Formats: sequence, C-alpha cells, structure tokens
Amino acid sequence: MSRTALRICPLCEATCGLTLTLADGAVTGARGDREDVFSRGFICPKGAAFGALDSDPDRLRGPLVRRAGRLREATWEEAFDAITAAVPALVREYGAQSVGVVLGNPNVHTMAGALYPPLLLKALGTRNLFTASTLDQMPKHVSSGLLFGDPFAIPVPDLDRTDFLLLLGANPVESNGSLCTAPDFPGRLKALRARGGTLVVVDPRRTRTAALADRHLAPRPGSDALLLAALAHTLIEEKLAAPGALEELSQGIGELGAALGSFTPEAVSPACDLTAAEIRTLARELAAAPTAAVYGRIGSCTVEYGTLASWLVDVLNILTGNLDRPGGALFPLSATAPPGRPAGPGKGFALGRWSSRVGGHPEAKGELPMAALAEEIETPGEGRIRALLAVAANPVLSAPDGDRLDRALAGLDFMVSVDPYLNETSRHAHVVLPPPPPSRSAHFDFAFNGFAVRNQARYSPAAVPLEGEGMDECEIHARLILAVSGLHGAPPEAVDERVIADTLARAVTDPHSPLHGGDPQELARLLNGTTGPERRLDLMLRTGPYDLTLDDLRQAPHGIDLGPLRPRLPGVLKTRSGRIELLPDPIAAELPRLRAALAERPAALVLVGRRHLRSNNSWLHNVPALTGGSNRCTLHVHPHDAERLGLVDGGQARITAEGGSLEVPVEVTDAVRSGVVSLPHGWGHDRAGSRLSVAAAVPGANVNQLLDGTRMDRLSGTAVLNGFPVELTPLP
Ligand SMILES: Nc1nc2c(c(=O)[nH]1)N[C@H]1C(S)=C(S)[C@@H](COP(=O)(O)OP(=O)(O)OC[C@H]3O[C@@H](n4cnc5c(=O)[nH]c(N)nc54)[C@H](O)[C@@H]3O)O[C@H]1N2
Ligand SMILES: Nc1nc2c(c(=O)[nH]1)N[C@H]1C(S)=C(S)[C@@H](COP(=O)(O)OP(=O)(O)OC[C@H]3O[C@@H](n4cnc5c(=O)[nH]c(N)nc54)[C@H](O)[C@@H]3O)O[C@H]1N2
Ligand code: SF4
Ligand SMILES: [Mo]
Repeated sequence: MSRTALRICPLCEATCGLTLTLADGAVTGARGDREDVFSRGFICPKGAAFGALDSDPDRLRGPLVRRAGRLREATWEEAFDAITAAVPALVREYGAQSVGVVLGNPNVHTMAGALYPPLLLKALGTRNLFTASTLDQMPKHVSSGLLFGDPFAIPVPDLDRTDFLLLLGANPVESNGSLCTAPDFPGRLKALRARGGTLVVVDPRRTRTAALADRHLAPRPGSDALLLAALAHTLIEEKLAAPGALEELSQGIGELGAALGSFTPEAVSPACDLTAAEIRTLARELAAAPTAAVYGRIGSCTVEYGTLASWLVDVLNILTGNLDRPGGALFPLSATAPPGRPAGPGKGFALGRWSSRVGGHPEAKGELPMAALAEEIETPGEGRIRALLAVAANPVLSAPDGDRLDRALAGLDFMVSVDPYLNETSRHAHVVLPPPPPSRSAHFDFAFNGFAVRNQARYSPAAVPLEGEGMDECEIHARLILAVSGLHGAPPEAVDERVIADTLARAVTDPHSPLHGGDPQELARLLNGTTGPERRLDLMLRTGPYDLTLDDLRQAPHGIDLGPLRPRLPGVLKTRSGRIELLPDPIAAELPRLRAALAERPAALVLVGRRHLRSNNSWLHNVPALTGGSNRCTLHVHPHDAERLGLVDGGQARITAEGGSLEVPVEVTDAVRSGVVSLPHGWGHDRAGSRLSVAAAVPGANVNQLLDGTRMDRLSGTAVLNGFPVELTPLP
C-alpha cells in the first residue's frame, strides 16, 4: 500500500515542501508539493533524490561505541553510559574548557540542531565552540551585530519585488540560495528580469547565475570589499546617496565619505581588475533604480576582508535608501521570533569578549574560528581540548588542513559524533550516535524562516514513525545533555520541560510578551504537542509575533503564508545608541588594512571554490543518483592559463599552496576567468575507516588540504577559502 506525506526538504536553505511517496515505510519517490504556500511545487535534483538518501544502506542504524580501539555496534544505553563515564570525569579533572563542541551545517536543517545545542553548551560551560559559521557567514553576523546590534538581524533582498539586484559571490542557481531563503531562486531571478528588472552578477566565474544576468562582472577574487567601497565612495562623491528616512535612524553617515575617501574607482580598478568606468556605471545604476538590493554571499564572506565586504553590502543598501523598504533589503520576521521590544538603546554587540587559548583569536558571537580547532586540541597546557562533541559536522573535509585535524582528532581522550554516517570525521569518535533518516523526523525551519523572502510558517510531522532501534535526534540531543551532566538515566523530557518552565516564567513577567500576566503552570498545561520539541515549538509560536499555535500549523499542512516582508526599523535595532551604527570602531580600525591592500601586488594565480546542484558540502557524495556527470572534483582552468602552464583538458596537475599539494584532473574551460582556478570542496573520501561505499569509489581531492588555517578574515575569524594563491604544474 502506498501513501503520501509532506516533508520540508532539509537539503538546502530553500526549504521546499516535498510530497513523499511511501510504501512499506520506505520513501519511494519525492516531488514538489504544488500546494506548498512558499515553494509552490519547486523541487531540485537533491530533493528528488530524498528517497535514495533516506534509505542509503551506508547509514548507521544504531550507535557505535569504541572498545579495544575498534568501533562496534552497541545499544543506546551503552552509548550514553560511555559518555557519562567519560565526560563529567574529564571536566572534573581538567575543567570545563577541556570539552570542545563542533556544530556543523545540518544543525540549521533540523529541529534538534536548533533547540538543543544552546542547552548543551550551557550544561558544559565551555567556551570552546566551533561551528560551520566560521567557514561561512560569520562576517555577516559580525557586520549585522555592529551595524544593528543583533548578529541575526540580516537583511535579505526582496527578490520578488526589487527592480535591481546586485549579487556578489553567490551562485543561487546551483546553491539554491543562502541567507536568502527562496524556493525556486532561478525562477525568481527570471521573473525579476521578465518584469523589467536588472540583475548584475559579480563572480570570477561565469556561473549559471551569471548566465541569467543582464551583466556579469568577473573581478579578481578577494577584491569585493574594494569594489563595494568604490561604489559607496562614488555614491557619496557624486551626491547620489539618498538614504531618506534611514539618515535619521543612523549615526556616522557623515563620516563615511572621509573613511572611504581613498577608495576611488580609479584606485581600486587595478586590484579588482575592473575599469573605473564599469564601477562608476554600476554605482549610478544602483542609485537610479527605483528599488535595489545588494546581496553578497560565500564568495564575499570567506575572503580576507569578508566582514568589510559584508558591512559594505549594507552600507550600500542604506546609502541608496533601500534598507528596510519593499523592493530593497528587508528584515524577515519569523513565526518563532522572540517577542519584540520597544525601539530604543539596546545591549549592543561586542566582539572579542574572550580569545582562543593558543592563537589568541577573538571570539565572535561566542564562537572561535574553526580553523583554530586543531591547535586547540594539539597544544599542551591548561585548557587544552581533550574531549570533543561533534554534531552534524565533518571538519576533516570542510575546514582548512584536514590532515592536521585528522591527526588531532585521533589524539583526543574522548570524542562523540552525532552523525548518520561513519565518515572522515566521525571515524575518530569513541561514541557515534546516529539520528534516523529525515523521513523519520519532524521538521519546522527555525533557522531559515528568519532569512526567508516571504514570511510563512510550515510544519511537517515525521512522515514515517520511528521503528526498532531508531532514536529521534531531539531525544539523542536531550540524552547527550543529560549524559555530559552526569545525569544519564533521567527522563529526556525533563530537558524540554525545564526550558518550557524557564521560558514561561520569563514570558509572564515580560510586558511585551503576549503571555504577560498569565499563570505559568496553567500555560504549560495548555501547550500542545506529543513530544517535548513539539511543545517547545508550540510555546515559541504562542510567544511569537503572529498569534499562531502548533494546532494552526497542523491544520495547514501546506503551510501558512504570513505575507511579504515588511519594514521593521527601528524595532530590530539593539545597538547601544538605538540607531544604525554605520561606522563602528572595529570596522573603522580595519579600513587602513584594506587601504594598504590597494598597493599589494595580486598573486598570479588564485583558487576559488564552486558548488554543484547535485552536491551538498561533504556528505552527499554517497548517493548514486546525485553523483557523476559534471558533478566531479576537477580543477577548472582558463584556456590562457592552461596554455601558459602546459596543462591539457583531461590531464592531471599538481596544485600547491601553503598548506600542501594535491593531484587533480584538469578541466579547461573559459567559465572561469584567467588567473583563477576553481576546485569544489567536500571531496577527499579516501580515508580508511569510513563507511561510504559509493563516495569512496570516486573520492576526489580535499581542496582544504591546500590551506594551513592561518588565513582568516580578522574581524570574524572566518577562514579564507576563496582567493588564495596557488601554483600549478602539469603531471604526466
Ligand atoms: N574550501 C571550501 N570549504 C568549505 C566551503 C567552501 O565553500 N569552500 N563551504 C563551507 C560551508 S559554507 C559550510 S556550511 C561547511 C560545511 O561543513 P560541515 O559543517 O562540516 O557540514 P557538512 O560538510 O555538510 O557535513 C555535515 C555532517 O553532518 C552529517 N549529517 C547529515 N545530516 C544530518 C542530520 O540530520 N543530523 C546529524 N546529526 N548529522 C547529519 C553528515 O553525515 C556530515 O558528517 O563547509 C565549509 N567548507
Ligand atoms: N547544490 C548545493 N547547494 C548548496 C550547497 C552545496 O554544497 N551544494 N551548500 C549550501 C551551503 S552550506 C551554503 S553556505 C550555500 C552557499 O551558497 P552560495 O553563496 O550561492 O555559494 P556558491 O555556489 O559557492 O557561490 C559562491 C560563488 O562565489 C564565487 N566567488 C569566489 N570567490 C569570490 C570573490 O572573491 N568574489 C566574488 N564576487 N565571487 C567569488 C564563486 O565563483 C562562486 O560562484 O549553498 C548551500 N547550497
Ligand atoms: S532546492 Fe533545496 S530545499 Fe528545494 S528540493 Fe532542492 S535541496 Fe531541497
Ligand atoms: Mo554553508
């Protein structure tokens, strides 16, 4: 008997609604849910392969525990016993800092990853937190923290209404968008052009997104901050800046002109390898457009001046009057957003409240740079990381210098991986706790509803009930928290009930909460939901801005549309001044370095990454339906460079950078500009002890082995993964 069930796709930030076909508890097909209020039937090849991924025979069915050096199948009881026996003792002997936590990308795609890691960190009391953010969007958090006082106040382009989109370092036709949740991003870009709007793409590669654009500029990688500074400079110099009402709301607007004084189009032109005329034209078009949005992503973040570039993106949105207005860049308001507060001065955002032990890297948003994880494990002394809890993370492939990290992980006293696969990272764990396949878990998108181009709320309960040995990932997290606290054996529901009680106690005394004045016990009884996480979702909806409950979402399986994005200033501001702080001190202090970069001689050859529609970071190479074809780990080289270096299409090359060298197959293509080569990340599945039979057959090379982890965006601790110098030699 076959039936269907709805599930929000967890495989990228677009959060499409899928209709799964199920037979005998297995997902036999997936198509786009045409009635989904947000995605309207859109699906991509990854979503279509949901069933194959869900039933991958290499997925772990139950926990593994290391005994006598080898990982063996174990019961959940034994797995949590092993954790409870190890972690509290280490903390007693070496202190809270001896336990590190690594949170990887899929945490933002699961309910468990949204609801429990803060509790885990609190239980441990460690500051040794490393996440995928410092390989990704931390520059955006830092610039938003400084500008708006809230690192999560990230404006998103109003894709469906804007007249002009300037997109830098993003390839949403392959990635389906990031920090801009928009199912069918390609369709929305085509619609923008169809209604007479303009799309300008800035990318050193002629991507599939660039192919859709009115204009494609291919600057030298790493030069976005310079380009954006020159655009801002031009707006000010040519008196094209028109911030409108934003001027009142901002402080520091008058000082911007002087701060950006040296970044004339002529001055940045050689570094960007764009003409001054091209830059001026772009600035004038941006100013002239009725509405416009500037949007930068990976290629503008994971570079040396990532925070400056991220800041300048919003400076441009502000100078053109486009921040917080329809058609510009707006702040979404998710259904589970905490209660608003009246406009006025807030707590502000501080950087570098503490620093990492070995490298002295300042914290950002409570995190230390992922690129500094290995040294924190390896370097002896007080506060050394001896135990690591890795949740949905594969840093051996995704962070700089995987070989070093690989050795460091092997030397840990104790490691836990919460991961469905035995892969490059989890193979070092002493305990592996596998979550069930996504068809077995419920989903509400706590993370990406906050970055969506339309406000909406959707909930999918588990499509298939958990059976046999499986344990819901929320329960795994709750039990992990209890185990590291030495409370293994306590009921996992207690973790959720504690949160609910604490939240209600605060809500009833908060005059801005819809639950103000209520009775906490009474309110707790009112909460719906058959599980702790469902009850917590219900509570967050009830305290949220739309007066929704879990029942409302259950009765609307295709979701509830909450309308287009609306202006939210000054309500979102939490800066100490209560205004937009346009030229914050840490930024002003970094500008001289950017100015000095104007005089640097660019490297002859630099490397950038790329994403493929059928791939997803390091963990989707084990699904046959998604591999092969153009989804390969090849080095893209421009024909001019190939000729100069004696490389041929289909040949092999040795590529060398400061962190090491790799042998890679060469693909000669003019899709990448000259002076730039491109290699995708997430490959290198050739380490013994992994259980990834499909991926291991075509392992590819780990691009991050070219890095030694020393290159970072200083303000955010984000690793430089794009635009670093490499050398190439042909191999026979
Ligand atoms: N050179 C280079 N490096 C990069 C990038 C780049 O552009 N270039 N991109 C960076 C970016 S943006 C990111 S976000 C990082 C990503 O790097 P990571 O944060 O390491 O994430 P993934 O590589 O996606 O690996 C995810 C892990 O989670 C596991 N997993 C999958 N689903 C689940 C689940 O439901 N629950 C749990 N508990 N585990 C699950 C997978 O098996 C895998 O081990 O990589 C970064 N690395
Ligand atoms: N299919 C697929 N989708 C994904 C992922 C995946 O691995 N595969 N990963 C997901 C994750 S974790 C994330 S964070 C998002 C990322 O989503 P996007 O930000 O759209 O990421 P990319 O597709 O890597 O696009 C980055 C672009 O930046 C360009 N670039 C490199 N250096 C520079 C530079 O210095 N300046 C400029 N202007 N451009 C530069 C690259 O050529 C590349 O085309 O994608 C998500 N979606
Ligand atoms: S675009 Fe993203 S969310 Fe939509 S089906 Fe594809 S992988 Fe899933
Ligand atoms: Mo990412």
